[in-house]
Amino acid sequence: MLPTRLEVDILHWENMSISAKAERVMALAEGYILTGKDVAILHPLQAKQFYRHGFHSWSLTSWWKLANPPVVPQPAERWPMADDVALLHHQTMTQRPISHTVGAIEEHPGSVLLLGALGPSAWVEAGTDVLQGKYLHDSGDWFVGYGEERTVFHYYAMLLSQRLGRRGAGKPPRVWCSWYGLYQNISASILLGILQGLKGLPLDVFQIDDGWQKAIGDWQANAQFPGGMASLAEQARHVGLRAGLWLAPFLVNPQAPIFREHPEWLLREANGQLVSAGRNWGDWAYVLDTTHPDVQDWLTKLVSTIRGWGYDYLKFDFLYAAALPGKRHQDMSGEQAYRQALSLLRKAAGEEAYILACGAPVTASLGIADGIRIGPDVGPYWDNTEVSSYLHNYACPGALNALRTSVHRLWLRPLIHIDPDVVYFRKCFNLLQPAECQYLRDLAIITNFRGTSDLPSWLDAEERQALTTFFQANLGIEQRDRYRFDIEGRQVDFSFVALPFGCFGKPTDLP
Ligand code: 9PG
Repeated sequence: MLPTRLEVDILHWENMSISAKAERVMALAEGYILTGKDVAILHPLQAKQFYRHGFHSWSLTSWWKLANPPVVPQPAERWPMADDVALLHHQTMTQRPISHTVGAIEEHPGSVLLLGALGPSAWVEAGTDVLQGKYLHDSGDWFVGYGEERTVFHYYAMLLSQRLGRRGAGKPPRVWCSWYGLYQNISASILLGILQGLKGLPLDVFQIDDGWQKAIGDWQANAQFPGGMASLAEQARHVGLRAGLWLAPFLVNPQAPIFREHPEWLLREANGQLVSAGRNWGDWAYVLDTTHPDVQDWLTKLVSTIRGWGYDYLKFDFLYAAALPGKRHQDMSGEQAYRQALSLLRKAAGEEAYILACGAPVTASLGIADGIRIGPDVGPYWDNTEVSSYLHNYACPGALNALRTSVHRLWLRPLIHIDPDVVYFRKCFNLLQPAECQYLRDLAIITNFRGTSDLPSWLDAEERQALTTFFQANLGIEQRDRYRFDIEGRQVDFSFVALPFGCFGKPTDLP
């Protein structure tokens, strides 16, 4: 076989030239398209910062000081929940920061050079004078842009939408979600009580989260829901809300009957060992091989059943699991398998259903999901320093981690509804300071994806009024620079999310 011919081309901008190695180079008005499995751009910029994009919803996304060695979350058993496992492994070996899909360097504040894949399964690695792009399996296209940060990212987003499609054209829904109030302690009677309390609030969706199922992989109502799930959906509609349900369709715990009944459905490594999606719910979570035809039938039936119960807002979670490395029934890459599996869920759910992808590979979800979580879980607290800063796991729950990654993904907004997770109005069961709660609300105003888990019975009259105003708000927003916004003339500054200085820090304007 002949080696791939690599061309070295000079890419020109008004005030800068760089050399690019690729199989093909094509000029656009706004930058260049490179083609190649492995591409590189050598630049003369004295860059200090690198934009590092995480693989899935919860993965760290932030500007990173190039002089600092990259960090890898500990322990390794948390890796699947934190990022792309192979990427973290590679980063550990090379000690160079690696970004998923798109990377950029900052020349000076506001001016960047960006290298972004126009499809899934790609990494961008940064050296001092080079950005290297690598498609993991086949060759593909890349965008190279240079100039004003938001313009360059916006143009990249437009190209991505041409390749992968876009959804979420209408207004994002306003959601009440059970997770950040009750966690797994939900029951039909508690939720029915909450539905009564939500009457009159300007919401669109009543979403039941984790806790209704018999087991992970056994998606039937448990004993806390003796009347089944359909009656709750009906009650939600009765008070004028769409019914929403959480599930992790690709995960299986050993307690689920399919774990015992269909060992051949589980994703395995080449040596036959089960692929683990990490540890949660007090156990190891395993993964369905979504390329297996019987698994595909099972997934289709599962989603049809849930749609039949009356749920048309589906929060599909832990979606990264379908993209984990493993030996599949049909040979394809992890992200290809994931995208195919998500399309199958979409087909089973119908075009009219709203799909919120969570814990989801970001690039491979575009064009299929309506909304995507763009950061880790918030929590009613600012930061779990033990985990974030000492174990380097910035994908773990907490308001600061959620704000950081979500703020750095605002450029995705033209492609898909972007969910920064819930906001809080309650003072009870909440360790967040008022100013910290305000940051969460301001970000939700900016993304326009608004949700809460506050129980109506926990809110006093003033808090209920504030929540009502928040969900009704239609405010004028202007972005000034990467971190600063004007919301109806009020300045909001998210620069405290920047790493590494923000990792132990507090917003400077806290009282
Ligand atoms: C339900 C929750 C909520 C939440 C999701 C997801 O172990 N982990 O690393 C881990 C990360 C996120 C997580 C749970 C565990 O939260 O983001 O909104 O639906 O699942 O279990």
